[in-house]
Amino acid sequence: AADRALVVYRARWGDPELIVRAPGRVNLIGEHTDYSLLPVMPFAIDRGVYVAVCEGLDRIEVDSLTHPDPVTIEPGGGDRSELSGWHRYFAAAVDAVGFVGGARVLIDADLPATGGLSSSSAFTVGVLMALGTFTGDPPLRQELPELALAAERSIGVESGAMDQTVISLATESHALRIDFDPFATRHVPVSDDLGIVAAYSGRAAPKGGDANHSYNSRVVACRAAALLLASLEGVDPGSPPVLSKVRSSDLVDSLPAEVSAAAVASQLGVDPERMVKLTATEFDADVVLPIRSVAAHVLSEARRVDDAEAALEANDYHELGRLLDASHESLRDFGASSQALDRLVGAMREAGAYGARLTGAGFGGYAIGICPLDRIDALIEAADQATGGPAFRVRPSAGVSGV
Ligand code: NG1
Repeated sequence: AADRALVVYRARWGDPELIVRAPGRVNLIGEHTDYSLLPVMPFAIDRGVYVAVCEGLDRIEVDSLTHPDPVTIEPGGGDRSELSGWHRYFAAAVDAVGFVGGARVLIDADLPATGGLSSSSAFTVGVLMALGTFTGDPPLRQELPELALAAERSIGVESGAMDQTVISLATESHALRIDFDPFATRHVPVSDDLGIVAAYSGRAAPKGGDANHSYNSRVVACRAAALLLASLEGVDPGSPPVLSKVRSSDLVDSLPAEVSAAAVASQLGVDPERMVKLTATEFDADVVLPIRSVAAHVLSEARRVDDAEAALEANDYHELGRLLDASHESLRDFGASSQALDRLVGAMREAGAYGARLTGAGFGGYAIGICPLDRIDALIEAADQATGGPAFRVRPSAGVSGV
């Protein structure tokens, strides 16, 4: 994809000044935990987004080879409400990095843009790094996750910081365990003898549509559960309230199965805004939320991240596989799976996986299976048959960098 971007760029505009590659990611384990400031363990993959840049006249001309739709963006902020699709992500990154001046930008990718492999965060981090480097004042690698998170939240998904962090900080042949409260990262070696397959469920999980509401409703459900548990445990829930403050609570079973943020607020005498305030979108405080199953998943998943890190360290792939399977079952109760994802996970297990689970936000998108090297082809074939693919091997790769 870098080569293709280069050839097309030269034909249109001459030599680019720089090309940046930002990888996609697979989350090994720790799903729907990051926005509760609980740990995750993803890795960057050997597919990504490429951003080529050279000088232009006081505006930014940009096009994509995978989603051709050229547009001119005025730098310096302003009203972006007319923009849609990848144009919004691009403008959000331009504004987050504070880019002024002109540029010609071409984007290419060998990463499918269907949800689950974090193409939107790869795109955002890639554009931030490319434009920042182009100005001669590149953001520090450690600053990239915050900038990308702010850019993406301005588009309306109240996401956690997993994707932006791993895409910025990953190293080759390692997963990245990330803690958010307090923030810390640890590179965990992934041995070459572990096969990892990513497989598409056949259904995209578009961030702008239904998946956005499904996702944001889990964010609010976690906050409501955190407020109730913190009041039972007599601890400060944080602001916004987060489940990390009650991570060892064993009172989850005493939560109501379903309740609205408005009802929790009136029970505790707090402002419902503490739960429903999102960066760039409204959430209705009267929506009834399944807070008990949501909290049960998130708190148990955080413990599985600790166990999975230990299993990976010990090259204990059977134990790692068992934890992946348990994660998937828990995500089904949480409501993030789909029939196609269940079928995919079942097919990979039958083909000889140590374990398999949906990866990323779910509601469509991708699943992963881990297996011995000699089962990789069998997993790929089984996944292809279950949903029509694509399915492919993924290898833990380096984070964003110049090409
Ligand atoms: P994807 O798979 O990219 O939609 C989303 C969030 C993550 C995390 C996972 C669920 C974005 C950009 N990322 O990932 O922060 O919460 O869901 O674990 O929305």
